[in-house]
Amino acid sequence: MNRQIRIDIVRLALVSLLALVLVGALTLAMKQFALAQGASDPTLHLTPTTLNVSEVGMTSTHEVEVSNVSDLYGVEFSVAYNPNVVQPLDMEPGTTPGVQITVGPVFTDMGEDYYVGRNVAYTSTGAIEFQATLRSPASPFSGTGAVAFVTWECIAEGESAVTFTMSKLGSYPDGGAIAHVASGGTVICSDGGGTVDTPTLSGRVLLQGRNAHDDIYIFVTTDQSGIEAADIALESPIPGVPYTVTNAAGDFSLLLYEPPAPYELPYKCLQAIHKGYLLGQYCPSGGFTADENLGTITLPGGDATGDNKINIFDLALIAARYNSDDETADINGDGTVDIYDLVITAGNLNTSGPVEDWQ
Ligand SMILES: [Ca+2]
Ligand SMILES: [Ca+2]
Repeated sequence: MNRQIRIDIVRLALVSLLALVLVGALTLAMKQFALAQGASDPTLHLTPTTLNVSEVGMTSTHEVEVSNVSDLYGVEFSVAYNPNVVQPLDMEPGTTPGVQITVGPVFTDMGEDYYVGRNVAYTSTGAIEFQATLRSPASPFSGTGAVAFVTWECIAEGESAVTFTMSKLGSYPDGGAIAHVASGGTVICSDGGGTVDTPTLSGRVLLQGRNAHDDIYIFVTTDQSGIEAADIALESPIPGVPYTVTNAAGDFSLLLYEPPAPYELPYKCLQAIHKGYLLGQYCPSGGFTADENLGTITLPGGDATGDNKINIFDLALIAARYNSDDETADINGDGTVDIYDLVITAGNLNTSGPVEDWQ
């Protein structure tokens, strides 16, 4: 190696070292500045702090946000609210028992790599309990983001404080607790002054071949074509759009409050859906303008494949699972796939939904 090259290498090494020292000093100074400013204190809070809802029956959403966290992996919290004024909307109807809030992007942005240990609202006492953690191979979360969303429906005029009664933020890989300040918020439900027309629809939906008619999912659509049965069976409802479920007698009552943007009134159709049955529907030509009792409709059974048609494919599916306890083929829900399921399906062969014969 000649002398000139050797000198260049030494010079380059010195310059690099100097740069490293400068960057290190700058980083340290920035950290100390941030600490002095209190900018890095982690919080768990509701955004916006105060929700103003203009009318009973309408909804609005609180974001449950963490801010300034480092290496966050799991979150647990409980909140208390006034159950006489507000209730959280169930964001997983039909798929999970009870009332669930929405899991936030801190977790869902990781695809499948998270685990929800607890997500339930106690609607009589006014409490929500939530636990979720990322899971390997997901990287820890640092910064600010939403861990959950709560969509509140105002059920009476008044005010509800929403307070954190417990909260824990867990970090990974050190496995420790992230010290933080938790601060709640408020939902204010106003009297709308009767400016928006919100009729109530009621009626009864029965499931052919069953004695219990509960958990039939009732909702309204703003689209005349409605929603395909297969779509609904797989998806959560549109957040904020009115829906309910029937009781054991098949009875329902649905308040048509105004949906959030971008859904535009008027609602065009009411639909009733249950796995294994054809879709029931009611689409009045003049729309929904006043309280109305729709009467009774019986949903025909036998759509095991969920395509809103009862045909040879449904018979084949039931035959293939004969004598099993397969839920998809157990049309009448008695726990066994047998001749009764086959009979209902065969009797309804070559029919399709939606059915609209309200009596
Ligand atoms: Ca079918
Ligand atoms: Ca059965």
